[in-house]
Amino acid sequence: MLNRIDLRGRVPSAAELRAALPRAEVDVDAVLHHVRPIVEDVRARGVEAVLEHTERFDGVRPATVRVPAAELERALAELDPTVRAALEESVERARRVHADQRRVDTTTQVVPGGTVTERWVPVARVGLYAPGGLAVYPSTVVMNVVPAQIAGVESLVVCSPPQAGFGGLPHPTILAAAALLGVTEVWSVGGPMAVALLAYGGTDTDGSPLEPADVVTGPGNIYLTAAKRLLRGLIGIDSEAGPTEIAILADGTADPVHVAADLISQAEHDPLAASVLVTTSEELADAVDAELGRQVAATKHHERIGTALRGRQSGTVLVSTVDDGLRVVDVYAAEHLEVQTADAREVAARVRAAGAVFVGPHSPVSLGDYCAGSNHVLPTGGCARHSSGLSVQTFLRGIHVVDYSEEALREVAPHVVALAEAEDLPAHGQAVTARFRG
Ligand code: HSO
Ligand code: ZN
Repeated sequence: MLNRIDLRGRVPSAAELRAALPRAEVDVDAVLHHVRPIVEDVRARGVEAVLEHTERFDGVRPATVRVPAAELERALAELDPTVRAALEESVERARRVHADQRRVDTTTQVVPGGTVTERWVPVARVGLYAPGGLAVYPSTVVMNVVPAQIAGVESLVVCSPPQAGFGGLPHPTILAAAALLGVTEVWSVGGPMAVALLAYGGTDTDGSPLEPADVVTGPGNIYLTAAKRLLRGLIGIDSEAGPTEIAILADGTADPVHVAADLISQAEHDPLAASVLVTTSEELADAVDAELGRQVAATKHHERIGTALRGRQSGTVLVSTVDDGLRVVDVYAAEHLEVQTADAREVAARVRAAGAVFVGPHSPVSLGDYCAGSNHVLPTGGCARHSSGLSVQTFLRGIHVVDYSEEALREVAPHVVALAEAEDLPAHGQAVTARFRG
């Protein structure tokens, strides 16, 4: 079922590997010309433009952008108790993990009388996006809100597209998850309109203000991603999320039933999702293919799963050794990487690029999607080579605070002057020496 690439006996360069490895081609630039006019329109005409475009895309026009507080309470009261218990467990575990990520301020005494402090300050206001198209993910509300709250962000708004079937409100499980987390501000807006409204702010239909945010995070479709690309700078963004990816580095010790189930699990998100097996064992590759044949047919969403698995973005890569496999997965830099080899912990410790790593036979990606405590908003499309997933850090800025005494400044003044002269910026030096004249 999976395309097969045989790299055994070959050691390709990183550039060759990048070209050889399967990957979805997502051309965000190609949709910019659709998205730019929408963003411009929201900038010029505010909420009126938001609602017009919303009606066009989502087929519904919410009465107000801001969801009334009573609707949040109602959604929580009506939430299935089993789902509520699961969300509570998810929140509790995520809070424990993210609380440990909170950075502490550091003060370095550079010289007697001269210190530099790095102070971690939360951004003032954030917009957290939970998609609502093909999929409705209350778990994504958890993964966005928890790190923002732990970072100490004082003002946060959750945005999710209005649903025609729910009277123009976001999906009730999204509202319930927000309410469960203590979020009081939810906007019924999706796609590029959401990012533009978060960037520019506006006035709601009832005259109340919709304040702009400093940062927007959370996954969305290609149009939302295009809006992030257009507006970044005015508003901070987490990353440009693409279709989800799972790579599994496995040897002959892995269980093909589990490997197949995990590859399927992420293919369930999207026909463009990528499932990649990197293995030293041709027997395992064959057994996984056979398993996929059996398991896919029995899944609810077998059509999009089959499309994703057969797509050119998915495949099996055969390698000679686990070390070669590590090279491959590092170049691929998957959003999610499972290590299912003998001594998986040791192998996982050598991974250099992945959004998140799942170690051994009992840490499937879907555990991380919901209840591991880790975050599931992760870099896709190879961005794990340079970026991290969503974390408390996403919502903090490090401010350097410089505090020197007269003596400490006097002592270093000649060096400042020398460097200022070397850069032909004498006024820089004079700003220091002016303090010691006369
Ligand atoms: N695997 C997705 C997250 C998700 N899975 C939400 C299920 N619900 C991207 O990490
Ligand atoms: Zn998932």
